[in-house]
Amino acid sequence: MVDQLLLHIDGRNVPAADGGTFTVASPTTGEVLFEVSHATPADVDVAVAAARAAYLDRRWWGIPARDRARVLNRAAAILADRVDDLAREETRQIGRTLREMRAQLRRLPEWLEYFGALAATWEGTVPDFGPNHLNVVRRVPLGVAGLITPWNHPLLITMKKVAAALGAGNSIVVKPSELGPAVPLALAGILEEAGVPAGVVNVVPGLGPTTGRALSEHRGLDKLDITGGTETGRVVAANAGRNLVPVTAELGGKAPVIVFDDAPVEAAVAGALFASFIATGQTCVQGARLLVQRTIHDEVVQALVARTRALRLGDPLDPQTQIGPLVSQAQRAKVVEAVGRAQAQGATVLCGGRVPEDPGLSHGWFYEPTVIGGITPDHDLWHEEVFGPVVVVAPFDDEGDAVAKANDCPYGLAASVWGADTGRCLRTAQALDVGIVWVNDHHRVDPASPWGGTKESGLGTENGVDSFRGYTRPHSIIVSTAAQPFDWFASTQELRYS
Ligand code: TXE
Repeated sequence: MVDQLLLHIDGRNVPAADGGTFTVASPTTGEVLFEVSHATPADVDVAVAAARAAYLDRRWWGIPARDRARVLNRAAAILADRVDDLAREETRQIGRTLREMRAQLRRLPEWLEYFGALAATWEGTVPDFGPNHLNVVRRVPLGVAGLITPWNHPLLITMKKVAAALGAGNSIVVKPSELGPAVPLALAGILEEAGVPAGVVNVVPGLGPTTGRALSEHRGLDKLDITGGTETGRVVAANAGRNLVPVTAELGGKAPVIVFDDAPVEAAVAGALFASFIATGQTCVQGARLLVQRTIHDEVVQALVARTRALRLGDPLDPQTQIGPLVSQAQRAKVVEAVGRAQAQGATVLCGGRVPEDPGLSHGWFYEPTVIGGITPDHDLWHEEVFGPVVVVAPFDDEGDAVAKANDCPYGLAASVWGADTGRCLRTAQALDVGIVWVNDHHRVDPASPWGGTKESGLGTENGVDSFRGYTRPHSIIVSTAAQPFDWFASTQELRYS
């Protein structure tokens, strides 16, 4: 049966103003799962107005911060109770394996707890203003934040933004991905059940060029926070910029995985396999470029190819499955095209590189996990984000060569460095022009740890204290404590101006 999903505005589930809908189909079977109301620009106006009203009457940010924290903690507990059902829903919608979605969603209550704790303990400052004044600087919420989120981690990425925005006291309008709106919509219900007042959290599902565009162009926002592709990020940031709305953007990546010659090969290969193929390669920090020191290059590549060939593709709801389908026909077509172009430019497919022939997989958007060699910085695939189960491998000679090759990329989101010599690993980590570097690990995330990139990977950061601060602005109150009255025009005497 096809479930119906509505917009969530001002505490109510409502259809789109014009009754329009779009459908979400299973990437595994092609079956239609949901018919979703498609928010029009008029619906976006209503949602932004509801969020603005909630901000203006202070129904959320006016309550004591410790009470806000209590509500977020209650939401964390409700979410923890429902995680298994929500994980199943995520798997049905986007095709990531149930094992991955359970592992991911079980951690999400931590984001509500962390930002609740920041809310309860956040303090303003009292800068020195000289002898005659006391300056109190409060940090107040920005107002209304528009959040545009993608399909690859529908709830995780929504949660990162929602928890920070709400912890800081903002009202929000969320535009979830058209490929995965169900669980972000369920989050709105959980937050209100926990006690977030109606109007504070609004969700407007819809397509990017219609609903997403209307939200990014809206003059009623005080911040726009997007995770998506780099080209989308440019468009959205330009739209928001015209209204002087500040933007946080977490965009594409092409993370290098650097393996030095003293790394234990088995551990490094297990790490590279995880980095490359978790989420069927559809993550912004995917280890998409494996750089291996020349002396151990062939050994590492052979071991990686053997383990890649052994990965089990299949129904993502089956606990035995390791690799699910890609999210959509368009995403698979992008992968097929990029691999074909790499071959035409002279690269060699070492394994995979095909749509699987198994008739049991023919209804889904499956693609074999793929390792590509014979690639140099002249190939498109060196620089281009594919967002699929494709990793390119290349040798390097020494530390300097590894850093130069890793940094030769338009993106700067993440990287990992593998080796036994801690000094060398840390020197390398510090020389990489990226936002996040793991040493002897990959793709670890924590609500307290900043997450964001340099160059074409975006602007600003999610998670941690910086993200919370980014959802606030200073409000400065300067009080005169002078013993003598101040009367500028009473005399011509030299007076201090401040
Ligand atoms: O994402 P989009 P798509 C990359 C990845 C992928 C490519 C395209 O390389 O292949 O982007 O994926 C909304 N105005 N990443 O097309 O379009 C859209 O509705 C306003 C990296 O699926 O960037 C969705 O809610 N909004 C990434 C969100 O933007 C617009 C995650 C992201 O969708 C819009 C996803 C517009 N004109 C894709 N167009 C990561 N960094 O994790 C789209 N949107």
